Amino acid sequence: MLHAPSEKVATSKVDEAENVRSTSSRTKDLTSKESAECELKAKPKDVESKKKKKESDKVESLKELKKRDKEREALPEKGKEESGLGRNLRELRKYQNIHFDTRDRQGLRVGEERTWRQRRSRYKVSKPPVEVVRPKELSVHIPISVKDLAQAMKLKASELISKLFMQGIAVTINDLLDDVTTIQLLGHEFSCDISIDTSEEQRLRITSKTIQEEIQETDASDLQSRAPVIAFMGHVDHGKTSLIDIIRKSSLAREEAGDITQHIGAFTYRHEQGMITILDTPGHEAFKLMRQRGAAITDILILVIAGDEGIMPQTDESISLAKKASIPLIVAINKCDKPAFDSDNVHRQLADRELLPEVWGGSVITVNCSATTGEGISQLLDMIILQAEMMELKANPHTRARGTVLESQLHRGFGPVATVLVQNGTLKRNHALVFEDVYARVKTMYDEHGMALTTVGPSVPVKITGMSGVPQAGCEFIAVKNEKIARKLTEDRTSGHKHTSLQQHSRGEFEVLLSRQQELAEKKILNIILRVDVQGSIEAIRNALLAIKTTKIELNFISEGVGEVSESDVELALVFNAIIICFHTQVESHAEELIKHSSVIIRRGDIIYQIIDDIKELMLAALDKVRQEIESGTARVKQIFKASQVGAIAGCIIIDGIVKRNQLVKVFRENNMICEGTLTSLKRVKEDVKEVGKGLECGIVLDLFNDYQEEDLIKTFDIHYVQPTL
Ligand SMILES: Nc1nc2c(ncn2[C@@H]2O[C@H](COP(=O)(O)OP(=O)(O)OP(=O)(O)O)[C@@H](O)[C@H]2O)c(=O)[nH]1
Ligand SMILES: [Mg+2]
Repeated sequence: MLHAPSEKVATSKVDEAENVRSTSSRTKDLTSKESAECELKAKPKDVESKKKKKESDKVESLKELKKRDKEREALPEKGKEESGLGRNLRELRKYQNIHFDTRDRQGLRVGEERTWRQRRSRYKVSKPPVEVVRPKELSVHIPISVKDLAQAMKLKASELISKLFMQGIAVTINDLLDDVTTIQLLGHEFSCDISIDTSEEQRLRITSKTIQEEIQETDASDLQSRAPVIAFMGHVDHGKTSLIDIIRKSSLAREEAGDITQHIGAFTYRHEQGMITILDTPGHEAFKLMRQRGAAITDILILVIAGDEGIMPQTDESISLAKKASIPLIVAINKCDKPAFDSDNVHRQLADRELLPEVWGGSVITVNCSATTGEGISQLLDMIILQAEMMELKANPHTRARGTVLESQLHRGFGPVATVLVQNGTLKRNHALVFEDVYARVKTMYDEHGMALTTVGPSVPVKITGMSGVPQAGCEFIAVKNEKIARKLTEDRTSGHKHTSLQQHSRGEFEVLLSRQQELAEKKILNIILRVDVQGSIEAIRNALLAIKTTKIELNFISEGVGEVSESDVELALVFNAIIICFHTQVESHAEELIKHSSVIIRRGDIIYQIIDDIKELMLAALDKVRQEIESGTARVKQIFKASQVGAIAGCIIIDGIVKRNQLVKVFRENNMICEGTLTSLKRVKEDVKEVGKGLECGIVLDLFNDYQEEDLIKTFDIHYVQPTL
């Protein structure tokens, strides 16, 4: 048995011995090489002796341990624990303040390095229960995730999830909740009054007031008269652009591709009695949204009706737009120079639509005019000025600028360019603007003639550059303090959109998606990549193409945007086997190269109806041709001959048309078809022939049929593949 003081020495010896054992080879080297080296060096005698003693102690302890190991191995398993050796080791460990455990008991610890883990305490310290105080009132931003709401309500997310599940709403912890009623009901379940914090929403919206409300609330002393914004609307080819041309002495109509207007145009006209802002809108049915955008910002609507044609579908559309937005109308009955001009007919048609003309005692102003001869134009302008004066149009030029994007595009040199109409305030160069999801620091401003401007007041259309992206046509803009604020607001707005779209996506009904996938798998799909010159053309072309009526093939727009056709567009087209539509824009030179060396189909065009026709053709080409069987001849079986090699030969007479070898054949017995196959052999007397005409006899052998009977009819068919219609 080892006693405490001597144990201490033994312990250090054991430790050192363990180290020696773990690096046994090194130790051996040390004892031999290093000691030899040491001997060579001249050292004091006592140091040397001490060192030798240390070495010998090490070797001794090593020997002792080895001996103990052997003794332990010799012991029977059970006896190990009880042996005096085990007890000694236990005490040794206790002394070292190390737990004596199973590994020591089984002798596994001796040769190991001392890196065992500490045993965990058997007795856990119980914490005093914390009392959770749940809030009785809460104010939250929406959308809010289930996790965040639970955190705010001091609840477990699972509690909210199960409550929602009971209400029939299946959500996960990260799902966003945006329905005020659902959130408040949830709060009610846990006795918490939840209110919605809209401060963030208001910050992002900048103002909750419309431009009109803002103007109405402005002090009368700050308001100044502004030019009226008039929009020319009506059916295609009724003379809108021609009338603008004769007013402005321009030649817009002559420069238009395909002689139709496809963009919204904005111009200023200096009349002797004041400025007028003129908007030209397209009349083609595809540009409905452009017309709607025009109507949304207009003060007076000039309804152009060709006197020789009268009211047409897009005239009706314009009337309903004016009625919906309560915009005053002035009717320009155009083409009065034409012999077929009939203003009375137009008056009648207007009266039918509850627009009683002034000449018939009503309130709707009508002017007979001609864009070709100029007749009635000054009268039309006078009416416009009169109407504008009656409306007392005003704005505050001393406030921050607000307005609407009329059109936007991606210019090769300037980048994003937008034509905007300032509706209130004054816009200056370097002003920071916030659009829906893009921001700007106005770099340059140009008028319709390309003249640089530095200051733009209310009712003036202007082209601006310096935007972070292409803004949506029709979206509003508002000036803010500086670019930093503008960028921050835009970023916050877009991140909000992302949240919402993510949520919508997660909520997307799986079944609906699945059925859509199946539907698409069954249908023929024509993938399309659309590149256009201006933002507004995107929806016009998309809607026009989607309006092509067919159930056989579906159009799938995989990418659409403004700007030139790029290399990545061509690569995308290759991946999705898509067709590129290049409307009124160019193809980048690299992309052009790629198109030349690939199988990508590209359709270029400047006129909307040409593009529609092109796509119709491609849709047709993508459809599988339909198989048609056209009857060519009929033979009646008169006699059956048996032949050892072919089985049976039908001796026939041709009663109609011509029967040819290798044709599709159907055998009829008493008007019932009994077999379908191919005519493999056709003989006249003993000669093989290609065809036999009406009235002649022949021998017929079919590939899959032998069981002929007299009076059977053998009908032959030619197969044609025909192009289906849409
Ligand atoms: N005889 C005659 N022809 C006219 C008159 N006004 C326009 N036109 C002709 O009508 C055609 C269509 O004129 P536009 O001015 O392009 O018609 P629009 O309404 O602008 O057409 P979209 O913008 O495509 O809807 C042109 O060929 C004009 O020359 C007119 O007063 N008299
Ligand atoms: Mg036009």
